[in-house]
Amino acid sequence: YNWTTIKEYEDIKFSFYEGIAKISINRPEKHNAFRPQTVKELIDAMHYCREESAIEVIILTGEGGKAFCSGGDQSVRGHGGYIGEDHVPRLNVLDLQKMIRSIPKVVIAAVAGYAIGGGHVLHVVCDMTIAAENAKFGQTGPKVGSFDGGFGASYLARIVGQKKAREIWFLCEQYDAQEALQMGLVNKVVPLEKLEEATVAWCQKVQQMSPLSIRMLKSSFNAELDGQAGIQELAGNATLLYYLTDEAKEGFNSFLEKRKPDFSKFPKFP
Ligand code: 1HA
Repeated sequence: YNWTTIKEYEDIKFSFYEGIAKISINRPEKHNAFRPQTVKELIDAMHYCREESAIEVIILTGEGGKAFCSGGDQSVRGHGGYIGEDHVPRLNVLDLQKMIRSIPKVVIAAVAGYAIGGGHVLHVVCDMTIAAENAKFGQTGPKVGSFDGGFGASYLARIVGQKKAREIWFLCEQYDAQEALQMGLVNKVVPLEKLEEATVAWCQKVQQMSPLSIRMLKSSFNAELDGQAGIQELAGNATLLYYLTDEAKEGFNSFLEKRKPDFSKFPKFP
């Protein structure tokens, strides 16, 4: 694939090919652990993906073939969070999780090697996951003095069930690609050398679909789980669709023309 660079960053790669954006964590020497700078760049790229209409689907992955992401960089962990050059402790990956969840485009995680700790949660919040045969999944929080009680707990439990989610967090074991497939944690397993090809193929399938339909579905899946924030997303899409109707246009046109609105001519469905 002829990936062209969208924007240069320090810790990630961000490239484009035929409507597909690929965001790739590029710290292979640390198994793609993220520091605050990494997350800041991921957030920036995700924001770009939201705004750019030429981007239809998004792949989240890691460089090097040995790790998707090993979570927060433990070497910069300090008092109250992960500490960057500004000396401020942050847990900014939580903002990234919310962005992945609410962006109205499908995000597919392509996992080769380790998806561990906060890196595991990143694939969990993606819409779908394709795993290479060498993938290893797991949480480490209770071992290293952390936990993710947000999407990392409750959404994980929605995916694999309460018993399995508790096992994953309480025992901190690693699961291979086949085990992950069995528990519904990933959608598909492919040989490592086929990972990109298989992921792009799924992107292209999604690209054939009605974008509004996909957008409504993503926010519908979220709405059931995300409480008022989930309903807000789904309702926002309903407003978007309503704004496309002549009925809604009569509302603001009548206001601008300083006359009473006439909604009588619009169809009333059973
Ligand atoms: O829980 C949260 C959060 C919760 C709420 C809100 C925000 C959160 C943000 C983050 C997190 C977390 O991510 S907590 C969990 C943090 N991650 C981990 O505990 C995983 C640590 N890594 C490992 O357990 C292992 O490296 C591994 C199972 C993934 C792979 O083991 P392996 O194959 O034996 O490789 P290893 O030699 O350990 O790693 C290769 C190099 O990468 C090592 O560096 P070197 O000794 O060669 O200099 C290793 O230190 C480095 N590395 C790997 N993972 C990390 C790391 N360095 C820093 N941070 C890492 N996470």
